[in-house]
Amino acid sequence: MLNRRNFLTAAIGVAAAGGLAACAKKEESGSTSTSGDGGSKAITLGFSQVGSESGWRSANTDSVKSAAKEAGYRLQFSDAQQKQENQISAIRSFISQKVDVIAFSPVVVTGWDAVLKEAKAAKIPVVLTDRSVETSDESLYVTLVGSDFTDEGRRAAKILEKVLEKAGHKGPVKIAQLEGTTGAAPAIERAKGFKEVMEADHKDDWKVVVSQTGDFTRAGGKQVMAAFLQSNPDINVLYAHNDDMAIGAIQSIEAAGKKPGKDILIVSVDGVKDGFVAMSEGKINAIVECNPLLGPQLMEVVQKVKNGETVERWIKTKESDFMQDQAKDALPTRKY
Ligand code: GYE
Repeated sequence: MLNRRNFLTAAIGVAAAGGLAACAKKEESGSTSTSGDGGSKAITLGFSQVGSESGWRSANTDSVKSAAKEAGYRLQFSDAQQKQENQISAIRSFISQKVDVIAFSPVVVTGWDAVLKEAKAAKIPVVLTDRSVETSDESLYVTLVGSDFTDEGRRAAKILEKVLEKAGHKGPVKIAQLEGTTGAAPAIERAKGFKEVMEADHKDDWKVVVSQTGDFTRAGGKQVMAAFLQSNPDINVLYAHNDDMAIGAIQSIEAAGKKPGKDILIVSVDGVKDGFVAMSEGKINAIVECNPLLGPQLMEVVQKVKNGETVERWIKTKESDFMQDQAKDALPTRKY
């Protein structure tokens, strides 16, 4: 929540951190890689990435790396391989290296207070990117640069209405949901937004009959969908929290002798190129876009934070929705 006192606290912390960082000594450690020529005045940014679980994540990593280069920052990049403990140690290492600003995309929402307090005590401002955290002390991070996942869930339900209409679907809608990583903001919120619309407008006709995590990966989507088809062969809709899981699930649907996009209507989130390819082949019916190209915005915010300027508490990403008939035209212009 936006709160004046937090802004002030953040701005003061940032100003102090700026002074401290000017005489900071840089070191390297662990799996962290350093890039950028790092002139003596260049900003050093410690970035802890979730992992490389999906096409979205690869595009996000590329965007962060190229934008940092473009901005002339020294980037300490660390890949946590989807493990919270790796992110916590990367953040601790950034603190001991006295980076100017720490940015990270938290794999799950809870369990960050202790390490964020350490960053605060060291007067290093923290910017969240992509995913949010739940914290008892809002002053522990300055801002979040990322999407509104609850709204993406609502948009997924709204676009499913169109998909069902277009398919001329009659009768009960039996939905299988492939959830993202358990405890991650996009998994929690994409489920929440979808449920909200379902309960308000489709209480009698729609039902989520099975729902399980596929950890945002293709392998996860494939494996969990195969189990869904065994336990609930009458599923007629798949809502996947990302394209990669939908693509994995398509393999299991085909292996079961069914037609993805026809026998089972599919709505997913992200809008990566491979998702658009599957959509142009008629296998995914609609995609809710979630933009991973957050690098340039992040670098701008980092600069402001370093200067002690006040920034918005949540810098939201702009996104669109796509139906299957738009896929072929949109594919050549997709940037990720
Ligand atoms: O949708 C998924 C990725 O946090 C928005 O993480 C991100 C999600 C994205 O693995 O593909």
